[in-house]
Amino acid sequence: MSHSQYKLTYFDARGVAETTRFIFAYAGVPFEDVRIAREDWPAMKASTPFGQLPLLEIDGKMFGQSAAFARLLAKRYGLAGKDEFEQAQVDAIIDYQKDIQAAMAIWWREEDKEKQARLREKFFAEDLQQHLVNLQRQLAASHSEGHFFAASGPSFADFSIASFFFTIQKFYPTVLDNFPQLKAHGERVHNLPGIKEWVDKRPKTEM
Ligand SMILES: N[C@@H](CCC(=O)N[C@@H](CS)C(=O)NCC(=O)O)C(=O)O
Repeated sequence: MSHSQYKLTYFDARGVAETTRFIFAYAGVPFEDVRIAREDWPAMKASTPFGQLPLLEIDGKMFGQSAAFARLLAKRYGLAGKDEFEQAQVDAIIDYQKDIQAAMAIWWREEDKEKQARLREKFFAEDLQQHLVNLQRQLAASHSEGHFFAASGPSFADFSIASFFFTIQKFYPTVLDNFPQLKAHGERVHNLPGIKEWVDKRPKTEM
């Protein structure tokens, strides 16, 4: 099968680009994985649609905003939900993850170290707990026996959540200990065909 030419540009990180890499890996679609050094970024920033990375180029056409182009690819490769109701469920998980990330950014960006430690502790001990309850409930509610967020099977929401908590667990290893279904979900996604091979061979980065 012939595919478009895909070029993904990001920093040397999993971050918000990894969902897209998982889509390519799972769909068995070749792509160019370009990783920009931090010192080369300022010269490039103004030429990007939103002054941010990642970017995806499809046959030379440039797209910004990782969730938007991940959704485009997910639609192309059957990973966006099988009908409009499933698509809304999948998109809801993607949007909910952004809510969680926005809550994290509040302490992440805090410059006062003492205050940051307090906010961080509160986030993990309280706020995130409720988010995890909600996510685990959504997983159970998908009627795919809790396997994936959409009943019909894997979607880019699974890839996004699994990759996000993979990184969170690096910083806070016990975070999913009270949420065994979410923990198992992360492992399930990382062991999917194509994704497992990608995870084994991808560059090892902190984030
Ligand atoms: N909503 C955007 C967020 C992108 C974003 O925050 N990119 C950061 C790196 S993770 C960035 O480009 N930082 C460099 C800068 O803003 O100059 C997306 O998901 O694509």
